Amino acid sequence: MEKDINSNSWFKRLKSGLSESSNKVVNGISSLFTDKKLDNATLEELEDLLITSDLGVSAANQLTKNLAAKKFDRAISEEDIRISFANDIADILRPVAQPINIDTSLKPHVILVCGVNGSGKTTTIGKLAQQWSREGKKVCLAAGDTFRAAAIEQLQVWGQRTKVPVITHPQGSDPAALAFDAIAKCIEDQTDILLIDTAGRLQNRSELMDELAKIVRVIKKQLPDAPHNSILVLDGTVGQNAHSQVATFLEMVNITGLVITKLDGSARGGVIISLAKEFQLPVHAVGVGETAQDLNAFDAEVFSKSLMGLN
Ligand SMILES: Nc1nc2c(ncn2[C@@H]2O[C@H](COP(=O)(O)OP(=O)(O)O)[C@@H](O)[C@H]2O)c(=O)[nH]1
Ligand SMILES: [Mg+2]
Repeated sequence: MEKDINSNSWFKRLKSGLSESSNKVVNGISSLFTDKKLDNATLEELEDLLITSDLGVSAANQLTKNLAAKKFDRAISEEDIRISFANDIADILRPVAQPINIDTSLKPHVILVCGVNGSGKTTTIGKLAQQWSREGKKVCLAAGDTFRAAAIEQLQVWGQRTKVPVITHPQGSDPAALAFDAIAKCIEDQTDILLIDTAGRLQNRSELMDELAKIVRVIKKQLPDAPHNSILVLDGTVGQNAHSQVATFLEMVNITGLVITKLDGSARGGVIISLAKEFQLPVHAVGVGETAQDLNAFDAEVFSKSLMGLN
């Protein structure tokens, strides 16, 4: 995952994706504040602004408390506030900014990819396949969203694009049986990484829960320690709804980390901070576009500064 912010346009895309959120915070601070002393009324309004920017009550409270501890009753500029907030946000996010650690001795390292329809599961799998196969790892994909024919074809397109094999079963077949076959094939082929796509029809929650539980059970028949990661893919534009998605999927699967997509769109990026506070799940990567290159490591500093409109 490209981290060099100067050589890549991803930082610009992240910045523009976060611009709605960041404009809201920056303009909000600006309207509250014109080089005056920091008083209780202003602190309360700042806290409200952070809450309505999806940061959640706990983070909003922490950020304003820390600001008050440093600057209460003292003259303070808009930029001082944004810098203070950005520093605190980076502190909250640093512990969760963790890439996926691939263990190539596992052969295969199994990654189950979950999330609601349209969150970006299949696209994220394609991006990860591209990245890891370029690093010389042997990757395989399993088309576990057997519910829709289009979902299987979409993964096959990613397989062709990234020159990675895709294991499929016909539409409507049992995804657990597919997962079983995919594992057997990867063991035989000494594949480094197996990425398993899944369906995300949350409207039928108990069916999905049974389906995911069965996939995990069947995986464990051949590899008791797998899946080694169970990743939840979240659409970064849904705001607070992301919380209920995490809670719901945690009931179904032992989710070990998150990928946040669509941070190039009209992202409501503040939610990543409230998610970090509430769940402490690793944020492995962020999606900033639809092509294979548009996945980046989650960088706490870059994200915090972008959100606060700092360079
Ligand atoms: N702009 C943008 N679009 C994305 C991103 N990730 C996925 N998408 C798009 O979101 C839509 C749904 O993605 P898909 O991978 O099919 O979601 P799935 O149903 O969870 O498998 C597709 O049109 C993708 O191209 C992203 O990071 N940025
Ligand atoms: Mg899909």
